[in-house]
Amino acid sequence: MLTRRALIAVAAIAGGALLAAATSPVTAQPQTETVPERGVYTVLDAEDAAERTTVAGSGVDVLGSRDGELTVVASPAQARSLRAGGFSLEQVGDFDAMLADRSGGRSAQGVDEFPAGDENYHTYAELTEELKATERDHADLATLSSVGRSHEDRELHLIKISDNPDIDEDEPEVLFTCNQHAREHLTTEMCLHIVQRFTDGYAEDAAIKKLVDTREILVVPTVNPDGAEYDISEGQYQGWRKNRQNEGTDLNRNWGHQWGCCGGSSDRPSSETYRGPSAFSAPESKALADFVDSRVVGESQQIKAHIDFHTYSELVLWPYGYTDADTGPGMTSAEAQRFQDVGKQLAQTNGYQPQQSSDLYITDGSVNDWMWAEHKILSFTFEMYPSDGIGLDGFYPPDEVIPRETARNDEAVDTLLRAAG
Ligand code: 0X9
Ligand code: CA
Ligand code: CA
Ligand code: CA
Ligand code: ZN
Repeated sequence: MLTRRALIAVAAIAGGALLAAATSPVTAQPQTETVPERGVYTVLDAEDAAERTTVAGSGVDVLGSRDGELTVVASPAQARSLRAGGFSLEQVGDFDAMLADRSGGRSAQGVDEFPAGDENYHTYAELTEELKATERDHADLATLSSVGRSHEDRELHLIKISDNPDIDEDEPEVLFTCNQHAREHLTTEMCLHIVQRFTDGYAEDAAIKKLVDTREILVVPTVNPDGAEYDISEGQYQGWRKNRQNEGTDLNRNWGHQWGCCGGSSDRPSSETYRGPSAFSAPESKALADFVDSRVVGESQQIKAHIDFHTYSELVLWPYGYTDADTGPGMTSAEAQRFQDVGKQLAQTNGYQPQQSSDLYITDGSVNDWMWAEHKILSFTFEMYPSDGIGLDGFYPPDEVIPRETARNDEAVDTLLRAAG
């Protein structure tokens, strides 16, 4: 174990130099054409969180994880380096071939549309239209505004749902955010489903009416519209994760609590977990953080609870992500216990697996850590459907699953709204 970790640590620190050496004519293994530029692999023996952090920190793109088994996208050099470090990698496919196959010669729709067959996912234009329609049809329940603008100048929509939505009433505020990661399109549908349920359902459903009347529900359906649009550009899924600033920043590594502290992000711009040059260097995370800061009224943060939706793996995760420890500065054991209690309660409603985020692998600069440390907001990450996948089907489930997999979280959403009281 020590040998394996030590080797990988060296590889991670030496970065490009070591990888360059590995591909030089002197040391290179005979290269067959069957090793894809972007290969999808299952890492079979990353058994504990420290080992998974090592894998995640090696620069590979972690697609999903379940029961400690990671699915990653790796270059030939990265795959060689991990194997040299003692990990067993099983190749399951060629990422680019899988993307092309999933988009299926179905690019007839053209630019900035979902591939044919997946039209029920909302493009940014369709999402914008839907939110405007909601405000128009339910003026007494919903107001549409924005927390700011993206790098490419798209509006970061914010919709507030409550009775008397134009008035800042003294009701617990609960925030739902989606699509920090571009390719996680099912999450945008999750936020839209929340919006539609609490507006369309208000008139007939007494339980919904009660929640809407006693809470202020805040929804940001896409935190990363530039990345999401890029991901469906050219009529084919691109497998894109980050925002679109330069080579892209991983928004969920760019938040300002313990930013870049602990090996849970990368300082290399090409990495899928690039944290950016400084905390809140990305306009999208900065705008959302400024909005949350602005909800401190009379020294009291109005937002009491939060879910940030991701895909995939079917997990309910809570902070801290930057440390293995259950407690830490700003997290007493009673508070950690509350996260665990509420997290388990939420997971019971949807069948997800509940755990502290760092039980998976270390992430620093994540949204949940900042929400809790800065504002004591009860902040969770939900990793939605599916529980596992051979890479791509994880991020691109057919649009037929949208109704079932968004409604699956209705009870969890209601439970968190009640817990915020
Ligand atoms: O790595 C991430 O950002 C999330 N997983 S994903 O596959 N959607 O990229 C998990 C983030 C959970 N970490 C914390 N909440 N700290
Ligand atoms: Ca379909
Ligand atoms: Ca109200
Ligand atoms: Ca209020
Ligand atoms: Zn994600």
